[in-house]
Amino acid sequence: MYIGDVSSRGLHHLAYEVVDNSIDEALAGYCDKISLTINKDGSITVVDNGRGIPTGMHPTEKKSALEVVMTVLNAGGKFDRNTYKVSGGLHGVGVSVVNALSKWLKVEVRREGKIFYQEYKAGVPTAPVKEIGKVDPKVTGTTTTFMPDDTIFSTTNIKFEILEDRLRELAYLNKEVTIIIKDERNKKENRFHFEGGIKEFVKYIDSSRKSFMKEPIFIKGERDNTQVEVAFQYNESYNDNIFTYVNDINTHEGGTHLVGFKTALTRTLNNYGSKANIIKSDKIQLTGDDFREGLTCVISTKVPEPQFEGQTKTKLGNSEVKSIVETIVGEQLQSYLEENPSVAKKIIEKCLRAAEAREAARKARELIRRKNALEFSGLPGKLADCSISDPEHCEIYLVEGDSAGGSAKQGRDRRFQAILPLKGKILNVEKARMNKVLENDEIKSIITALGAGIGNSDEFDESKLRYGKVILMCDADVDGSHIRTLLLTFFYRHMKEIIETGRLYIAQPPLYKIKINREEHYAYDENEKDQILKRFKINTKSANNEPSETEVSESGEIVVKGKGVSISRFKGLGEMNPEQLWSTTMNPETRTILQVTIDSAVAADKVFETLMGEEVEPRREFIEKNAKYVKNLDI
Ligand code: 0RA
Repeated sequence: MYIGDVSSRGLHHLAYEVVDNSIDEALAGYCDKISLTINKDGSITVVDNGRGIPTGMHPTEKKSALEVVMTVLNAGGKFDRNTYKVSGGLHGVGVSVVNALSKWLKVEVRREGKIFYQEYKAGVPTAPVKEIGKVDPKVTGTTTTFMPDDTIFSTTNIKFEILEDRLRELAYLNKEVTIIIKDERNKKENRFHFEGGIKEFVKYIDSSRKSFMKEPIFIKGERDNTQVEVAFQYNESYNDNIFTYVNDINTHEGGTHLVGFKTALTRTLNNYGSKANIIKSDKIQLTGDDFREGLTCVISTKVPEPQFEGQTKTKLGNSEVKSIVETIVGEQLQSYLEENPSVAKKIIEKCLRAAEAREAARKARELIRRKNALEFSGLPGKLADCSISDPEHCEIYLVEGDSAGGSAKQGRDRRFQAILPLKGKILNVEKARMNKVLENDEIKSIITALGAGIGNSDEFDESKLRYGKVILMCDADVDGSHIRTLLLTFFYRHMKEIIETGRLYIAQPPLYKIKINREEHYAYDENEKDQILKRFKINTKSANNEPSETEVSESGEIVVKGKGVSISRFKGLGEMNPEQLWSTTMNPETRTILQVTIDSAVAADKVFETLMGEEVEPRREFIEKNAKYVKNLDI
């Protein structure tokens, strides 16, 4: 289990660790119901109907096994449940870590007709395990309630939606389990049970995309204790969307299971297409990418001894898994194609269209390369580069508009800050094929400025990246939000590594300037503005919420009469002069920049597809559902 950090991410991982233990019990075949409740006081309760954590005397530790599991690091593994338990630095450090990071934790076990109980403070038992009652021997299970320690975590605000995404994912991956999530703070509740498993998962991922296939293709097999399940379908989009799991952990960085799948897909479709005379060898050579255009796929493997590698330890390393997945997918996909020739034909024709577009894209890319070779520095003309060359100490601001770009160029610290002004709106890559993406001038200059290429695997080379941080700086208005979303879509679809390695940030320019007796104060949100006004005992509102002692000047400033106070709302970055921009937004000593992270790969895909994709109806629904949260809307 990866707790990893003390931010919101680590906080939510506490809950995952507890749930994972119950999922392990479900994988062993003894548990089919798990519920998670966020309690009113912010603590979390997880209940399962498994066998219950053993409570007998531990042979070497001379204490109840329950106490050992709850207090000794990695003790879980000593009571082998013979499941595909995850191991090795990522998941599976055990619930004792959750215990140590909690102000208090209470565990109740129902086993052999008895109820056992123990309580801990900061991971230390307050008393030995106690029998506190009787229960019908058929009723078994474990209940854990814990309060994350607010002196350890920078935030203890548990978000329903974050846990909900993970629990939904777990329910798709483990179709025998019913998972319930409740939020007692606001009475939210959801229940997940998916008979169709990952086949249903693929449909859920693609619910706002069109597919010409009625049902995803489903493949399942087992060899040498490694279980493989794959479900996939093709949609009308140009992206591939493959989610891979090992023992229910999302392996963002892929690995041998993914390689095995890709190899089998390319070879099987190629062979079938040639045999059926749909692919004519003299025409165009299809590549792996062509067979994955518009593909949505879930690969779920259960591996007994997984080796996790890669920067974020989310890449499967076990070499034997490649050939296991490759064989199982190859055999079953071939049968599917032979039994469903009309679907097979549609799939291969789609891949042929992708190949033709790729050929056009290759030419476009070549053009960028050639042009770069011709230009003196190879860098975009409007880039103001920094003077230090060590990428880890450098950052680049992608700035909305030439005028803000100008201020940023003047205001920056030119030793380590580079500025690339962007004109207008970049292309919406969600609706465009690669060749169109590469024809877009703004995107071209981003790619050349960053210097590492484009693409999510083979063609992106992180070691060539020219900056350690990429910071998006857009206006705090509707257009700015749109541009930021377009940029995020671009990075998510075509340079995901920049996000996954924690290099992408969003600048936070202030919303208000408050002048009090010639002194300037900046507020980054409504709340901060009110705080500042309160500090200086300035009242801008009367009882009925109308400005009372204030008037609004022609330029939109709120002037508080007779106090030398004015409040102005920054509409755009361009309204700030270089010094203001530096001191409020760019100075590393004082600025706030938000790191872009991906909590749930599936949820991230959904947001981009809904907001930026072809289908209008899901977008309308999203807007209707979320309009009530809009705080600042400039019209
Ligand atoms: C070790 C052995 C057995 C069950 C468990 C652990 C277990 C752990 C957790 C954690 C949350 N819920 C759990 N449910 C079960 C099996 C012991 C036996 O043979 O009965």
